[in-house]
Amino acid sequence: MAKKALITGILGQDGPYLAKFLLKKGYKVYGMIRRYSMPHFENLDFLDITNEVEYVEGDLNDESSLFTAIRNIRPEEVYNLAAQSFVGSSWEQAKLTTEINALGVLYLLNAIKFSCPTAKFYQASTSEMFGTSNTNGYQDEDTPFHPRSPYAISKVYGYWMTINFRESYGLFSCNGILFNHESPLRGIQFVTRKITDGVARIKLGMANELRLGNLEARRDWGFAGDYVEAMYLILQQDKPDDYLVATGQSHSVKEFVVAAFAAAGVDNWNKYVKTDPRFLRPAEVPDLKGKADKAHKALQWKPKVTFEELVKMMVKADIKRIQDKKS
Ligand code: NAP
Ligand code: F7E
Repeated sequence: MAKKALITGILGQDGPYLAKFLLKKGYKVYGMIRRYSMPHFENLDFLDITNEVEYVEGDLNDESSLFTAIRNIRPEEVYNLAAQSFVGSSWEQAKLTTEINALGVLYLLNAIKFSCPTAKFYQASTSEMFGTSNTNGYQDEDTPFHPRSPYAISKVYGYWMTINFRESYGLFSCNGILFNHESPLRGIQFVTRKITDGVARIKLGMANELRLGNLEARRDWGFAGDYVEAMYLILQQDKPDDYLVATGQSHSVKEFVVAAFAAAGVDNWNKYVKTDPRFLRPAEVPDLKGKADKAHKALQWKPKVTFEELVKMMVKADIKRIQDKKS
């Protein structure tokens, strides 16, 4: 019998990559979706797996929908990827962000505890939890948290609740502390996709400027397709534990901009990029760079796609997407 995996957040960026990876491994994949007036399956379509996933209705804010889903499916593995994941919006929508990202984790863990306690649980934790904190310039599993946004604070709750269910009830519940990971499926609000989409429009003569916030912020950017493999490996270990997943290199937003313009073959990026205070944050996280030694050793995981390859992949996909729409 095929193993069953339930993925929340199946329509986002990571959900489709993880679903594709698990389908290839022979899993039966269930994807939780909220009720939409206009359903959107573009990211699953992009990877050509829309018809291979079985959909279940559910919302992290609706406890009973989670209990029903877990009881009916009885999955071997649950990947909780659903979240209000945009840091920038978390100040304006702090309560909603907290309800989904913090209480949602509690509801899901309770559903597993009561209805299917053998299910292994993966929680999508984040480098944002470190905020301004570092250990000799890097973050690792022992670096203390200093969250700088309502998003990051909500994720700290989810992180500790995941550990608490492991310690209190013996659940196989684990955190992946993932640093920024990107792809052609990244939401358009996030800076990398905003840049590659903007550069593609400039290249094709459809725009003449790109407005951004803090160009000096630095992030450890990897490829989402590589990172979902780490999620899977975390749940295949003998014992539940928490792992940091990162490339170990950081680049500034400006460096991403320069690489994206170069990938599109457009000169003079300075001419097009304008800084705009609307995109600055009330509290910034200036620099994140992860040390993933534990994941390298225990999971035998390493990222494959380099920063330059990632930028090129995203620019190419955005140029194609726009050209396909026009034709
Ligand atoms: P994403 O593209 O924003 O996808 C999040 C998904 O969650 C969306 O499909 C969204 O559904 C769904 N969702 C939101 N609220 C929900 C609710 N109340 N009930 C059910 N589903 C809900 O995020 P991602 O980049 O794939 O990231 C996946 C997870 O990893 C998130 O938890 C994120 O916080 C975390 N994370 C991401 C990164 C990164 O760099 N990408 C790094 C570390 C951690 P709709 O389609 O309806 O909006
Ligand atoms: O910002 C700066 C911005 O929104 C990156 C989420 O997946 O990764 C993501 O969170 C940096 C920040 O991602 C613009 O100030 C400059 O310093 O792409 P972002 P994020 O905030 O790092 C973590 C790991 C997650 O867990 C989150 O879910 O870029 N920046 N100018 C800008 N950012 C945006 N969005 N737009 C700008 O115009």
